[in-house]
Amino acid sequence: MAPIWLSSCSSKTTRCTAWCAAPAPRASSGWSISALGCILHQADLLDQLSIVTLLNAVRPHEVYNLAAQSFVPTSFSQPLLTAEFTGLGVTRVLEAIRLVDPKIRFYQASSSEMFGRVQEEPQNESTPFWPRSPYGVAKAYGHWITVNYRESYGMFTCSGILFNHESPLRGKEFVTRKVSDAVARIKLGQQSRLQLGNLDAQRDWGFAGDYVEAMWLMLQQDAPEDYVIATGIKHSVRELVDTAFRHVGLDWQDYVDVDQSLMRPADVSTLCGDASKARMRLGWTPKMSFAELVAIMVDADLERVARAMRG
Ligand code: G4F
Repeated sequence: MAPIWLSSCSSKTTRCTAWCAAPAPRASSGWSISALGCILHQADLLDQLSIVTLLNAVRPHEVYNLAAQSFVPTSFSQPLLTAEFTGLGVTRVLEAIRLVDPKIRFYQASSSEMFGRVQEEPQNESTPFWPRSPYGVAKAYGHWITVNYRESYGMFTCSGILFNHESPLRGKEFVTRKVSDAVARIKLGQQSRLQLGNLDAQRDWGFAGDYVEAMWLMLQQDAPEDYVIATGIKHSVRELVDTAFRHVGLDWQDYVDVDQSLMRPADVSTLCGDASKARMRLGWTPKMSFAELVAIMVDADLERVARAMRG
């Protein structure tokens, strides 16, 4: 039996793609799920029947729900869609599991955005939530419905409260990739300025590859529980920008403008996680540092932009 990973086709559609590992995964240097030996299926988180049909067809032993409207600013302009997709979508997947095979193990991608106006620092599994966006509110719903199905039906459901996790595959709407892409384009003469919003915001940024390992570990335990996954180190957006420009020998202050239109109606000013529980119970620790993460993202964009310039 294979696990299913549910991810969004894009931040603008409720349709999700399910990836199921094929029996003999092949290595690949490029990024293509099918090239990794996965079979792609599609379902829609707004359509209960499509999820039931998917589970019946694949009969997975694990489901990882990473599908969501996941861009915080969009949740302010489309709060109802975000609630349906990011919040109620979780219940639809849980109901489908309950109907098809309640023994399927379920991972819910919960978010540090649920902590919002933080009540303590660093944040752990017991820190109260105070979400600051419709996205954060929808994720809090998704978290509690995951806990509720565990307590109500004895299902193996885990909520991973993940802090920001990044890689060269990150969408360009998120600040890390927006910065790495702009740094590469500026360095190679394809762009002159970079507009950003809140430079004071602080995030606990880690490498997505490390965090996926934590998701998998959660579903391999004897009992289902919730875990914070974080590095425990925070940096401001200003530090991110400085690190990225420095990596190519440039001074960020020569290129960055603050654009008031990129400020959020309510932002989360600081996030920093305490992953002690994951370290003790799962044996998990993050392996990549912030500086290494920024470097691999900038290098990947330099390579991509240079390739595009060669035509
Ligand atoms: O990169 P961001 O858009 O990520 P955000 O809002 O923290 O959310 C991400 O991480 C969450 C985990 O905690 C996920 F649940 C969520 O789905 C997503 O993956 O923004 C980070 C910070 C914010 O404070 C924002 O105001 O960067 C600040 N920022 C400053 N200028 C900017 C910009 N963010 C974006 N996207 N674009 C800017 O120009």
